Amino acid sequence: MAEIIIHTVSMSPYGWTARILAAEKGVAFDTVHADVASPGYEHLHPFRKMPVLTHGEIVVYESLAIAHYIDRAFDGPALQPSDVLGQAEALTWVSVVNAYMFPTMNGLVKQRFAMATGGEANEAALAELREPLAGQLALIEAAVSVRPFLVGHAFTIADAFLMPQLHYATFTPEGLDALAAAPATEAWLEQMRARPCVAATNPLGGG
Ligand SMILES: N[C@@H](CCC(=O)N[C@@H](CS)C(=O)NCC(=O)O)C(=O)O
Repeated sequence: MAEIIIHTVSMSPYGWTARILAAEKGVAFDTVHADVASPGYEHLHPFRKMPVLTHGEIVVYESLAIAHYIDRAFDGPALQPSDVLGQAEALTWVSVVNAYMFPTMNGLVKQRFAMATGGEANEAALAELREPLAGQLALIEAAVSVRPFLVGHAFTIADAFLMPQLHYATFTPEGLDALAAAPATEAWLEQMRARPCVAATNPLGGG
């Protein structure tokens, strides 16, 4: 029986992060379709975003809070380093993904999706995203060139926040180009895609 419910839509990168973390922790979960525009949804998330986690009467919104809740409320492998510096590093990555990488990577996906579905090509917007993307990939490359995970020697919330964003960015030519110039990042992404908690929750299959 499911212990928690994750309210999201299948293709949401942040929803995937929450599902990855629940799977890694070994917490049984159900996924319920989030209709952010529906009346009453503001009681789940006051800003009408997804994902939202519910655990009985408990409602947790915002992905970082959800990640922390999954890690601390249940038994299972630790999802954050135990030392203060490691914790700070993991939180830095989460913050970097939220503040900089999500706007860039999701921006690319949105532009390319609009073009693929008959919208106007906004070449200027795409061109503007190339430079920040290259800088972000260089930062990731520097980290995963010297270790198998973003932080320390174990999978953490940092990996779970970045993985879906980068995975979807590689559906765009700009994302593929940037990844081709970052071999350690490419290897990290492949290793993440193969990880059971990721493969089992991949919205496009694999579990
Ligand atoms: N700050 C939020 C961001 C979540 C977010 O941007 N979710 C997107 C889907 S990945 C969303 O809710 N989009 C629907 C909308 O904006 O209407 C978090 O960390 O959970």
